[in-house]
Amino acid sequence: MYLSRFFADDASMHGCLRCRDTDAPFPLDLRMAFQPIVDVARREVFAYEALVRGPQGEGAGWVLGQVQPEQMYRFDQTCRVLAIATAAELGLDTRLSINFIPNAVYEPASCIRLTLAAAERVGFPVERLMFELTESERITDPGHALGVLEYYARRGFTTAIDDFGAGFSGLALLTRFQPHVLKLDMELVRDVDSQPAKQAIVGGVATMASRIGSRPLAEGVETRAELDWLRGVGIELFQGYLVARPRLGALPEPDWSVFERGSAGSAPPQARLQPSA
Ligand SMILES: [Ca+2]
Repeated sequence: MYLSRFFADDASMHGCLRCRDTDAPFPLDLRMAFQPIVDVARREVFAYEALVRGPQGEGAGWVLGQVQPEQMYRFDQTCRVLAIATAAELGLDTRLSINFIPNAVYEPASCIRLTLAAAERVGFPVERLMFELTESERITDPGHALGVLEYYARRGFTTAIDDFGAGFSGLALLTRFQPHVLKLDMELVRDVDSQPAKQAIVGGVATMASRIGSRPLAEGVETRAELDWLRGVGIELFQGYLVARPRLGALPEPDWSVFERGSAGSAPPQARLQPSA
């Protein structure tokens, strides 16, 4: 029982007051959509990312707009539990990737308890959990974010830095922590096949990621030309509308045909509507 090991380790620690205040869920009927991340080298789904949605399927931006700062902890905890419960219900048998906001984690060892309890309750193996540290929000305390990431890595979770290249400078963090996965921000991916400056940056990031032992992941891939260029610099992990759009309460199958060589440019133009997630 892996959970007994987790709880045994935590037994001597004092849970913070906020962590005890978790029985009541976030006061909004949240739902979860899922989008696959594929590993082209292994031709398998690497993970499904859980994306929060509103009661009528409203996007993550709308949902986050409903969250007051004092509700952030409860919101974060509710999203984790809902993601795990929904994933288990859908029979997810690969990694489950959960976004987390470092400011919503007060003390990582105490704050992970509800996540682990939820996984145990629905029989979801905790070693298949992946956590994405979002870069899009300003990280007010990089030392704290680092501490949470290090804790998650020690616990055996897959770690990722999200939206790399946008917002807060991730390079300084990378000198101190090398995640399993580095998710390149979709703004870097957009039209990378035709923009020399982006090519220089993305190519450099892909090389740097490999050298520090992180796997680069291109998110927001929408065209065959982008995909083919990114594969050319050795990127193997992909997520985006070209491969599969997120689906509410379901695990969409990736379109593997886009990875077949020799038909670049034959895919129809994709709608440029992809929201940040
Ligand atoms: Ca994300």
